Amino acid sequence: MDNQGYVFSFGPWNIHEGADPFGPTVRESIPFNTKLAEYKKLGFDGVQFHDDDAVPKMNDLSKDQIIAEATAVKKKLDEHGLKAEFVAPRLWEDPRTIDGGYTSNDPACRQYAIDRSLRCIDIAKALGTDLIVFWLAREGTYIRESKDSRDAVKKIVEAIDTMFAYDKTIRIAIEPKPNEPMDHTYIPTTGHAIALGMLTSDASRVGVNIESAHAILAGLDPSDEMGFALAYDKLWTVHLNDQNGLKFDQDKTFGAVDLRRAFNQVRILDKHGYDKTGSMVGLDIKAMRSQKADVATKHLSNSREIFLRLLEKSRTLDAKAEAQLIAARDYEGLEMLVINHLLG
Ligand code: XUL
Ligand code: MN
Repeated sequence: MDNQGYVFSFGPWNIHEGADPFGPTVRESIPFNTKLAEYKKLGFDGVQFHDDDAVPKMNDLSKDQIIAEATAVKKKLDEHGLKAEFVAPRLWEDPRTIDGGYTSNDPACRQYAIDRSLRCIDIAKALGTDLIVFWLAREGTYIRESKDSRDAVKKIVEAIDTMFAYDKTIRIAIEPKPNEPMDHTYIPTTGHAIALGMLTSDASRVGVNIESAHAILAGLDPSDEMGFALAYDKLWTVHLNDQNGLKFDQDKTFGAVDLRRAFNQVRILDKHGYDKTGSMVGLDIKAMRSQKADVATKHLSNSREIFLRLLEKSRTLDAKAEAQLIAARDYEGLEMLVINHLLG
C-alpha cells in the first residue's frame, strides 16, 4: 500500500515484551538493531526515540561518550534508510524523578532533570533531528498540597528556556496527558501546552505532539485537539492510537475501538495538508499482552493500513452531498452519509 505522501514513524518501545503493572514480560526482548531492520518491512521510515533508547545507561556516560554513541546510532539509521523523528528525555524512571523532573520540590533533582534534558538535546543533534518531545510524566501531583501549580508552570518554562539557550535550533513538542502515572498532571491538554509555550522565551519553538488516547483520557475528541493545534501551526507530530474509554492508557491499534473517531483524525490532518508540513504520522501503540511473539508487530502494520484506508475514505466522501446536507442543516442526513460511506 502506497504511503500517499505521508511518512510513518514509531518508537522501539512499541515492539515490546508485554509487561503490565500486574504481571511480568510475556515475550522475549528484541534487540534494538533487530527492531531497526523491521521498520521498512512494516512500511515505516521514521524512528522516534527516548534519549536512552538511543544511548542506554546514559547517566553513567560523559557528554562526549553520549554524543559518540548517538553518532553510531545515526550511522545505523542511515544504513537502514531511516530518519530520527524526535528524541524525548525519559524523566520518569530515575530515583531523582520520583517527585517530578522540572517541578520536583528538591532543587538537586530539578537540576538532574535539566542536565538530562541537555544531554537529550546532544543526542537529538547527533541523530540529525531538531525535535524534542516532552511527555511531562511526573510533572504533577498525587496530593494537591504537595506543590504549587502556579510555580510548577514557571519551573517548566524555566527548563524550556534553559534548553533554548543551550541550543538555538531545537523545537519542543509537548505531549499532553491528563493523568497516569500522576493523579493530575500540570499540562493536561493541547490548549495548556500551547499556552505554556507563550510564556517561554521563544513561543515559535514550542508546539505539540497529540496522542489520541491522551485526548480521550482528558474527555476530549482527538480530532478537535488536532484541529486546535493546526489552527496555531503547532501540530509537529502525532501519536495515533486508540483507547477504550476512561481507564489506563491502552495504546491500542489506531481505529480498533472507534473507527469513526479515527476517520475524523485522518480527515482533519489530510484536509489541512499535514503531509506537506514535514511532520510524520507517528504511532504510539502496543501489541496486546495476549499476542504471541511471532506475530507481535501486526499492531504496527495494521495501524498504518487502517490510516491509509481511512485516508481513502476521507478523500472519497461525496463532497457535494456533504455540502448540500450542511447547507440544509440536515445533520441526520450527514450522519448517514458518513456511516454509509464507512460501511462501504
Ligand atoms: C506515555 C507516552 C510516552 C510518550 C513518549 O503515555 O505516550 O510513550 O509518547 O515519551
Ligand atoms: Mn505517546
